[in-house]
Amino acid sequence: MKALIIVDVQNDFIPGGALAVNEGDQIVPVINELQQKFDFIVATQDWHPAEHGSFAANHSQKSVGEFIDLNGVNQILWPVHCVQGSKGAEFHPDLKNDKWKAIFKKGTHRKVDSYSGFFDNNKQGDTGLSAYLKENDIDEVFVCGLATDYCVKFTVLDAISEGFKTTMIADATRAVNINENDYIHAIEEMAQGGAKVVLAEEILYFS
Ligand code: VGL
Ligand code: ZN
Repeated sequence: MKALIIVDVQNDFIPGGALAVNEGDQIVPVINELQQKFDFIVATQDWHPAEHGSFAANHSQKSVGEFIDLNGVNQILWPVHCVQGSKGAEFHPDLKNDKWKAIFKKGTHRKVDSYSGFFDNNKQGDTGLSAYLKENDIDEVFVCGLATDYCVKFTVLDAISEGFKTTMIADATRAVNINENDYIHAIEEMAQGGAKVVLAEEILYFS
């Protein structure tokens, strides 16, 4: 059975938010339409404590975009974003959630970031998403949301390594694009890793 995984469609990743993804709001109506095609939907939510180690503000003399060693993992530093309980951590107000089966929070441990909806970046912490999907007889996942080059990409790659047949819906994602070609490089990496890459219309009108 198939599932839709909606990654991090939260206010802080929308234009006007703390870690705004260009055009991030434009995927919301697309994802709402896609949800009509799925009976099994889960969402992930970036959910950081205020002291999170990925925030530049929590390291003296460090700026957003610089790298640090965070507990042995190379970590790019971000603006403060998706702090637990804040407005910025809430899902976009227009995103439909009436069919969601569960929400998986990630990035809750101060000393490790978690781009993937499945595992922390050091692969130690497990959100429980993989076991949850398998318990519910899901063997195929479709991934959309924010951001293509971070949380979507790592969620897609982990889905593949967890054995799910994995499709990413390219135009139901947008990228942070710290470097100009990050979006296309992320798409290539997911495709080379074994993901099928499609446009939303393929699912909306041809399935
Ligand atoms: C994300 C950077 C930091 C994402 C989350 O959802 O792609 N990116 N935290
Ligand atoms: Zn984050």
